[in-house]
Amino acid sequence: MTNKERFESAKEIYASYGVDVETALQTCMEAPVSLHCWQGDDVIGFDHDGPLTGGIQTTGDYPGKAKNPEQLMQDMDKALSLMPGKKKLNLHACYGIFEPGEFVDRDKIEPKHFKKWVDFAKERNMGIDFNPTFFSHPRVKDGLTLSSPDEETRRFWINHGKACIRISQYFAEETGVPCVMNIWTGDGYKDIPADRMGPRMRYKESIEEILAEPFDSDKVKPCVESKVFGIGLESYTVGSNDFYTAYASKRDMMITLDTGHFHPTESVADKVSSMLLFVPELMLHVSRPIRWDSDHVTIMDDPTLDLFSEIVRAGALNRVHYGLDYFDGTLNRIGAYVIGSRAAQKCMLRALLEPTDTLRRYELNDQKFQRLGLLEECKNLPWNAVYDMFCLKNNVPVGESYIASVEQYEKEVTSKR
Ligand code: RNT
Ligand code: ZN
Repeated sequence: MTNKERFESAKEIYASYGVDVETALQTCMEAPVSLHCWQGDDVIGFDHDGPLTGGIQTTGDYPGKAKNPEQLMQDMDKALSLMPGKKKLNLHACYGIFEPGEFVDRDKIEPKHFKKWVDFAKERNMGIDFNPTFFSHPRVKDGLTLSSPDEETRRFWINHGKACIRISQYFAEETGVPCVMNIWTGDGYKDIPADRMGPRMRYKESIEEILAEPFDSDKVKPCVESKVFGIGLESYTVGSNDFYTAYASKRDMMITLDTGHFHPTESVADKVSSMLLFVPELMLHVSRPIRWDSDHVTIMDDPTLDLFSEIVRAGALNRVHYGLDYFDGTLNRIGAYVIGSRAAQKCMLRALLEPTDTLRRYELNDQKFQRLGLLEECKNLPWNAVYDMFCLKNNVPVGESYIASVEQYEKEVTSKR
């Protein structure tokens, strides 16, 4: 059977469940996945030589990682060529591009340092999301940035946040697409703090100051990302989930849910409907937690399927942005990009192919057996034939054939670095 025949057959099967495959495909096509530049170089960036800090870690020394802007762009381009659908670029502030010999500290960065990224995005018809970088820097004092008791340290990082708002506005103006600006810091303590309130009070004030920087709220969408704990910061995270949920809800601003940032048995999917009643929009960092690590390559696992199902069921696609957030230095980094983006998209497509109306009818009629039975049967439906068509429509390799393409690129490009 050809892909087309498999697709036509799948279409008929789904129609018998009351699901319109073409609508699902179209919706999937329009939901951009934000591609995180930091998977390409193990979260190092271009403004420092030091290690990755802030409670996150990349392990592995797989050869060929991108060492400069040209290589990173080339690698992202390769990944993009193997990823179907609409994409956005997700940048970190430490990826600014300076003139040779030039160094600009984080509190002083300007839009011009990101011009090459803007050109890159525009040529590929992508919007840009942005992240201030509050880690891997000598001005992180005793593990703290925005919550530091040291006034000068706080000032430096507040100024960094403000600079990032101006750069985010520039991205939105240049690309014509709103820029989601995500604030995450690793601020916290390894061991039991004697004062949990003080750092949080300072943190709140610092974020207020950052957000006081003028910006157009149709163009810049600031959001805040919580975390349960960081590596080496196990006892206390200043920006905890409670802190940020309360903060974002009070300020009526977007919140970021990173799927790796909660207790292992906590369902991130369940948070979607609760939060969307109190905050205007959500940003998702789609990742995969494994024991202490929050950043393994995204796969099509149950939590990710549940998450996308909840977004679709809540009718919230237009209020949810999603990006990838993982970093793994033990395997081909371009391959990791492709695996994660395809996995997230497959979850999205499967959610869109669910016969939700029938499930809801069962639910309202208290037909619990029928609801569970249909949910189980949905797992057998030929969603993969639809995803293959999604790849075909987007002119990217179908199924595992992208593996050979990544291998070829490794042979010709990354292995020679
Ligand atoms: C860390 C957060 C954060 C980072 C990136 C690099 O746990 O998930 O989003 O991964 O900012
Ligand atoms: Zn994240």
